[in-house]
Amino acid sequence: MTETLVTPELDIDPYAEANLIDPYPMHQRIRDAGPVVRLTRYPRLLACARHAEAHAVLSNHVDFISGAGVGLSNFNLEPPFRPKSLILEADPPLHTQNRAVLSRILSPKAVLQIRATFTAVAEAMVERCVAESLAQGSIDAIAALAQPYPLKVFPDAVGLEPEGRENLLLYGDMVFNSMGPRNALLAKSAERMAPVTDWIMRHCQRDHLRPGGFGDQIYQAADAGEIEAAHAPMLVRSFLSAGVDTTVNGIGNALFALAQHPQEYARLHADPGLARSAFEEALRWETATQTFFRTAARDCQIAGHAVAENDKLLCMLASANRDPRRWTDPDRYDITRRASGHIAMGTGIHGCVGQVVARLEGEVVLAALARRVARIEVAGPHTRRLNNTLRALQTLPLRLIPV
Ligand code: PQP
Repeated sequence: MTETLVTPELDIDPYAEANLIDPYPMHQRIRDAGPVVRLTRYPRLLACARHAEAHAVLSNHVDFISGAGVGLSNFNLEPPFRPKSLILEADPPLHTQNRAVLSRILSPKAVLQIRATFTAVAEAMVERCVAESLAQGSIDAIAALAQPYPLKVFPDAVGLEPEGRENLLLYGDMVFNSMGPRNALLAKSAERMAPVTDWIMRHCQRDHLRPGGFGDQIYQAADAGEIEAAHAPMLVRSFLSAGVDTTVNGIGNALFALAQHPQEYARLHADPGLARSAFEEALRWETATQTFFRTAARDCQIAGHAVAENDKLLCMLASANRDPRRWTDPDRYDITRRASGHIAMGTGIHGCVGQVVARLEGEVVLAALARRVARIEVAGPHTRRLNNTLRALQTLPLRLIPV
């Protein structure tokens, strides 16, 4: 344990605009520098950009904790941006109890109950997109599909009223920006923080949640004594933080992948049963949640490199998902690739608890598109919405050519 390797250092800022616009050259530089790399622009920051080490850090919740924050900031040293999440920013045993309840609410069996509704909404929305594309010549696939779809189905399942749902997008943007440095992006999305946070916290209360929905089920778990009553609104807050911006960008990025790869879209159209695997491969190829951090709970090692207590570990999920040490031809989007093993949804005890719902949304949107649309064409340049954590599109002009 005393002999450790010399850890390479790089003067790279992962939050520089050029790296947010196109992170892939940066990923390669960090991967090639070593299994663990010190990023000297920020204090006590170590990056794991290869699949093996990013996976290993996420799999070791004892040495690499979440309770000190899963962003750049160390909550042991600085106050959190908002009251800490009771699941994302928590460690066992607190995490365990809360996770069990969310995991049951979002279980495969529970998600089977919403599948028909999610499918019908996807079909109706794709139908509207086709009509709009025929009438106008093109659509913005973000405004017409990637945003409105999750914004309808997930809050409906949680049991939120229809009014004010735009707050979920604004809140998500802020939460994911807050996991980076206090830069201009965070300042910009925090401008409207007070009214957005007020709306969110109000809608975490039971009287705003339809009986029987995912939100109300958290309160039922509190009634049954499975979680503390005081924790219920904060666990609803986790649904409202996590459930929209992630899938908006998962779906947006999948549409982007398919628009950029007409041959792959042709294969999907020929066999809509490939929708699930096309979505999975899009998660790998253009990972929506690019990064998560952990904090070292004690002095330890990764791949022979010394890690000191309170160092932050940057797990570069998107980079791991294109690591040539793990994947053949990693930059290729191939909808029949065995993409499982990507870490777009993390791994270990914090692996995405909403993954069954997220995959359902991705699958049914792509399947509806595959059935109704023969070809999709790029109808103009796309634009990006820069965020400290999310890989996000602002606009994606597409032409949908129906069957
Ligand atoms: C990517 C939990 C999970 C989900 C929270 C929270 C926020 C975001 C996410 C990120 N998340 N997939 O506040 O508990």
